[in-house]
Amino acid sequence: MRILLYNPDNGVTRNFMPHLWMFLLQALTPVGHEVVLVDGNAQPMDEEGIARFVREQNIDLVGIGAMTRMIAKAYRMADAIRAVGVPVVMGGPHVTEEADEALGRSGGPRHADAVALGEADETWPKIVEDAARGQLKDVYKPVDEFGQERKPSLEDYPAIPWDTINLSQFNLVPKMVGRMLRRIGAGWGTFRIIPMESGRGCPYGCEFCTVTGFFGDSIRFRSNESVVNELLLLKARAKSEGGQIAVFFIDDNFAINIKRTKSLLRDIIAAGAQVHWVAQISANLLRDEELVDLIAASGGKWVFIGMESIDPANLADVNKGFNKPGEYAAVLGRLAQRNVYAITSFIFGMDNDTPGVAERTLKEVRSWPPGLPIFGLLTPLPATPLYKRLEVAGRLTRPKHWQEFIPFAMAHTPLKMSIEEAHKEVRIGWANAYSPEAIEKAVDSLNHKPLGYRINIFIARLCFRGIYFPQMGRLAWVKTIIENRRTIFRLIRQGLRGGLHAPARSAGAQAVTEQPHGS
Ligand code: B12
Ligand code: SF4
Repeated sequence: MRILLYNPDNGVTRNFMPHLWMFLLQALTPVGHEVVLVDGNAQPMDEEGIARFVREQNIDLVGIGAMTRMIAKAYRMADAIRAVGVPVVMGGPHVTEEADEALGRSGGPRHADAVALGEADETWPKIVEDAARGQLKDVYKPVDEFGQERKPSLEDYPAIPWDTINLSQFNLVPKMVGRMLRRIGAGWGTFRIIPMESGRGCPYGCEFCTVTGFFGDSIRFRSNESVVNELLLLKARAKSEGGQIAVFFIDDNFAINIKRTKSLLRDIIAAGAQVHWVAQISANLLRDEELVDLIAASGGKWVFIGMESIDPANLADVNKGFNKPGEYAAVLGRLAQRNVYAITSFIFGMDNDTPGVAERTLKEVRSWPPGLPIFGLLTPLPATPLYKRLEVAGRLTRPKHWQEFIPFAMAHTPLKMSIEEAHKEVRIGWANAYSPEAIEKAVDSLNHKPLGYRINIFIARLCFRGIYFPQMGRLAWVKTIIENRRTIFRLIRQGLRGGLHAPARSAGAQAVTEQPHGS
C-alpha cells in the first residue's frame, strides 16, 4: 500500500518543527508499504488539494493525527479523502478522548473509518495489515492479552532513519538565503529543529493537562544509547549538508527523573553528541545546580517552563502547587548564568485572576533575565479534570469549542473577570512583551555577552511574536522587520565592529548599567 500520514496546519503559525508521530509511525510501518508524509504547516493544503494529492499519488490509506485545536480541519480533510474512496484512520490526543465524535456515533457525521486510541506504537502495524486486507476495525486500543490497557515500553524504540528521510519541507532557512550561505560556506545552508523523545509520561496531573491521562503516570524511558545514537545521526546529517540542527526533547518533563536525566546528559557529552537543544522542565526540578551544569554542557539552550501563574492560589486551583512563584527568579538566574534561557509560559483566565493580571505578570517578567514569555488562556481540553470540573459547575460556554476553533478565545467564564477581560489581558501580555521596545531591551540586556546571544534572542523573539500576531506572509515579516529596524541596525553595527564573539560592552560596564531586563 501507499500510505499518507497527514498532520493538519494549525492555521496560526508556520510549523517550526515537524510532528514526531509521523516519523515514528513511518518507522513502525511493516515492510512492503510505502509512507508519504505531509505536514500541513509546512505544505498547506485545502480539502480539494488533499483529495487531488491522494488521487494523483495513488494513496491507499491515510492516517491523520491532530491536537484538539486542529481537529475541525482534520475532520474536513478526512471527509474530502473519504469522498474519493480512500479510508482514513485517525489518532492522537483528541480522537482518543472523543472517539465517538470521529466515528459519527455522537450524533454528527462520521469522519474516520477507524480510530487509534492512545499510544499507537503497537497498534499501528496491526492497523496497516488490517487495512491492506480491507478489514479495518472501527477502534484500535493498545491492550494486553487480558484486555487491560498497555502503555508501550520505549526500550525497543525504533531507529528513525534521520539520515535518509526527506526533510526539505522542514528547512527554516529561506531557499535564497540558504543558497547564498551554502556558497560562502557559512554552515547555515539548512536549519532544522527536530523533535525527539527520551521518555513519556508525567505523574504530576495538572488539572488542565492531557498528558497524565493520555500517557499515564508511569514514566518510561528510552535507553541512553538509543537517544545518543539518534543525536549522532542528526549531527552527521547536518554536517554533511552544511547546515545546522537543533533538537526539541518533547518529553513532557525532561528531568522528571533527575538521576536518569543526568546520566543521559553525561552520556551525550561523553559521546560528543551535543547539539543545541530545547526541553520542557518544570521549575521545581531546576533547583539542582549539577543538573543545570549538565544541561548547559550537553548543548541545552532553551528550557520551556510552564510557570502558568505568579499567584500561588491559582496554582493550587489547577493542582500545580509544586510551582513556587517565589523561586522563579532564582531558577531563571541559575539558567542564565550558564547561558541557558527560558520560554516562560503563563495562563490567564484562571479562577483567581482579576483584571491587571497581565501587568502584574509583566512586572515580574521584566525583573528576570530575558527570555520568551508566552501567554495563553485556561482551556478545558476534552477529558481533562478541568473540563469535568467546569462541566459539572455549568461553566462551559462553548462545550464543543474545538468544532469551531477560535485562537485565544475562552470556552468558559472565569470567576473574577469576564471572558472579554481575560482576552484583553492576553493581548496586553503579548503586546508588551513583543513590542519593538521590549525586544530591544531584551537584546540590550545581553550586551555583556557575545553578539551571538543577542542575535539568538532577537530572532527567537521575532518568531515567537508570530504565535499571537499573525506573521505568516512575507508582508507581515517585512512590517515586523521595519518596526524592529533600530535593534537590527545596532546588531549589524556591533557585528561589524567586533565580530560574532565580542560583547557590546565590557562585563564591568554591565555591572554598573544592568537594568531589570526582559520584556
Ligand atoms: C511537541 C508538542 C508541541 C509542539 C507542536 C509542534 C510539533 N511539531 O510537535 C509545540 C511546542 C509547538 C506545541 C504547542 C502546543 N501544544 Co503541544 N505538545 C507537544 C508535546 C509535548 C509532544 C507531542 C509529541 O510529539 N508527542 C510524542 C508523540 C509520539 O506522541 P503523540 O503525538 O501523541 O503520538 C502518539 C499517539 O497519539 C498516536 N498518534 C498520534 N497521531 C496519530 C495519527 C495516527 C493516524 C495514528 C494511527 C496514531 C497517532 O501515535 C503516536 C505514537 O504512540 C505534547 C505532549 C505529549 N507528550 O505528547 C503536547 C500536546 C500535544 N500539546 C498540547 C497543546 C494544548 C498545545 C498548545 C495548544 C498549547 C497552547 N496553549 O498554546 C499549542 C498549540 C500549538 C499550535 N499552534 O498548534 C496538548 C494537546 C491536547 C489536546 N487535546 O489537543 C498536549 C497533549 C500537551 C498537554 N498539555 O495536554 N506542542
Ligand atoms: S507538569 Fe506539565 S506535563 Fe506534567 S501534568 Fe503538569 S502540565 Fe502536564
